[in-house]
Amino acid sequence: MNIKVCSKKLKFTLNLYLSSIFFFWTSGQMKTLFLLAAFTIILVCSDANPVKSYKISKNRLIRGRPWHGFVKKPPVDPRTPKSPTYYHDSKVDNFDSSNTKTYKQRYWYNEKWYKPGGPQFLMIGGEAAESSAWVDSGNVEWTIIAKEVGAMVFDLEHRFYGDSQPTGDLTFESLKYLTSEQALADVKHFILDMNAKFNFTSPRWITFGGSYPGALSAWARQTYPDTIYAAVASSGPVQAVVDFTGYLDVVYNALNNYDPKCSASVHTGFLQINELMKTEDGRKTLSTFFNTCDTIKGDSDTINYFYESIIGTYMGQVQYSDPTTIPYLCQLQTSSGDDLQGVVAVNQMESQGCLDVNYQEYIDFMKDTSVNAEGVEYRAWVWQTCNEFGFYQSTDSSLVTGDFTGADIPVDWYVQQCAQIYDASMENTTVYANIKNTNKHYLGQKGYNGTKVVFPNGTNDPWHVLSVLSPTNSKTYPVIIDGTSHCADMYGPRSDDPTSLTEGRKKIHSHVISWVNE
Ligand SMILES: *[C@@H]1O[C@H](CO)[C@@H](O)[C@H](O)[C@H]1NC(C)=O
Ligand SMILES: *[C@@H]1O[C@H](CO)[C@@H](O)[C@H](O)[C@H]1NC(C)=O
Ligand SMILES: *[C@@H]1O[C@H](CO)[C@@H](O)[C@H](O)[C@H]1NC(C)=O
Ligand SMILES: CC(=O)N[C@H]1CO[C@H](CO)[C@@H](O)[C@@H]1O
Repeated sequence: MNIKVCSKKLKFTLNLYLSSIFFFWTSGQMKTLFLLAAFTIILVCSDANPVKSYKISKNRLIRGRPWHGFVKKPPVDPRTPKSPTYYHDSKVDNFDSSNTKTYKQRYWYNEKWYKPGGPQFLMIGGEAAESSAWVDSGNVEWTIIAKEVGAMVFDLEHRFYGDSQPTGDLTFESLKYLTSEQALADVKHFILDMNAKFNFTSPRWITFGGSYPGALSAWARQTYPDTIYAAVASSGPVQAVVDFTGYLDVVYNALNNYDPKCSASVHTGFLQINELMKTEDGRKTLSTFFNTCDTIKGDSDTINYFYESIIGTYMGQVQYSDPTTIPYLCQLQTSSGDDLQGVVAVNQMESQGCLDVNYQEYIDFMKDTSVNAEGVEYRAWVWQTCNEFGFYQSTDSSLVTGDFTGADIPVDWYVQQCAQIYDASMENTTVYANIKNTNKHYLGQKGYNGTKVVFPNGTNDPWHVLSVLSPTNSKTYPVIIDGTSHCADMYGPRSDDPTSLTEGRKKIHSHVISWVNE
């Protein structure tokens, strides 16, 4: 039983009962009404196709992606009224004119800051359900600018995430419509339709996005320069890569730059884990230390899955670090004086119950093709990694094998999952060819040729390695923000912001303002 689905359906049927309450009341048949209602609850909630529940830890990062997506929704003042939800009729296949099928693509907009003649700002949705939060919050970087220039702000959910489901399932057949190119074409058609809907006579659309949507924002401007006027691409990995060794290098450097004793302790802790992992007794000990749901088995899939999880904790902490995160993590890591217990302590920072170590259960979770499946967003995102981007955060770099975790998770282990989860045809050579095609198509971080694009990146963000870090032409503007993390520039100012972040936001702000005033 899925509470969300069930309550949605119930709301509808119970409304029907409510509207007939008067009839039952006057005819003295209230008992019948209650019986009917109870019967309905049972019927609706004991669905013939119940949503399966899997034992997958909610604090687990899968391919660097946390449970709720790469970019946390900003906080919104509870007194702010929520913008209503709208649906746009988008084409299921933007590149096949003979396919006339459409789907309902969800979006929100807010016109309270709009001044006639002002620009249009679009937050591009990515690998998670969107909400009205970005258009409602008046205190995030893009709405602070929107107020100043009188922009109308929009947020468009990405196909195959949230309520925007082109085919109603995520089978291998359907997933061929889940590509960044389709998503960009959705953006273009959406913009053209909004121009008509709001009668924008000389629109100036500026796209925004963070993480994968950061790359989409940059690519939208590069691909459709006549429709999109300029772009802000926060932490956008515009370079696809299968073996993303640079990711863990940044995690290591972030800890090592803070305190070499901290990274050394992680290293020693992992070496002890690697040693214990070799024997059954050792794995039992590790299972107790890390409070695993089952005893860790000795096969390589289980072992890699376990490592992905505990290394993932360090990844998540660094990827989303604020000025207090790394000091706190390093204190946990080193304070007991026992390096292995340090790794345990760090892993207990945000643990929710036992840690799942059942690889087959994880594969089943990923194979569930229902749009209501618990892992639906992971299934969609990992598909995008197999089909277009790679981004596999292996431990293959010499820095990581030598100084950080020891040799643990080879890239092949990530790649093999593409065939296991989706289809036998998604084998090693297919995945490598897919990633090569992506870079050929979008030209990569060195060949990027869009103009009027700003690329904010935090040096503590492992993803910055794949963004545009030096200008590729006279109108691309990398903004390197020292010591900050993934998409930090997108949020509102905080009192503990480092100067580099405040300065970085100022640069983004002045680029956007100068484009609007051109
Ligand atoms: C659209 O805007 C133009 C220019 O402001 C105006 O002349 C026209 O009447 C508007 N059309 C509609 C349908 O609102
Ligand atoms: C997968 O393909 C890559 C690139 O061609 C190659 O380097 C790697 O060894 C292959 N791995 C497997 C397991 O075949
Ligand atoms: C960018 O490169 C592509 C492929 O080489 C080319 O078709 C396009 O015209 C270029 N755009 C600009 C603005 O130079
Ligand atoms: C990977 C990379 O190029 N990182 C650079 C990011 O920007 C900082 C500051 O300019 C450089 O020191 C890094 O080398």
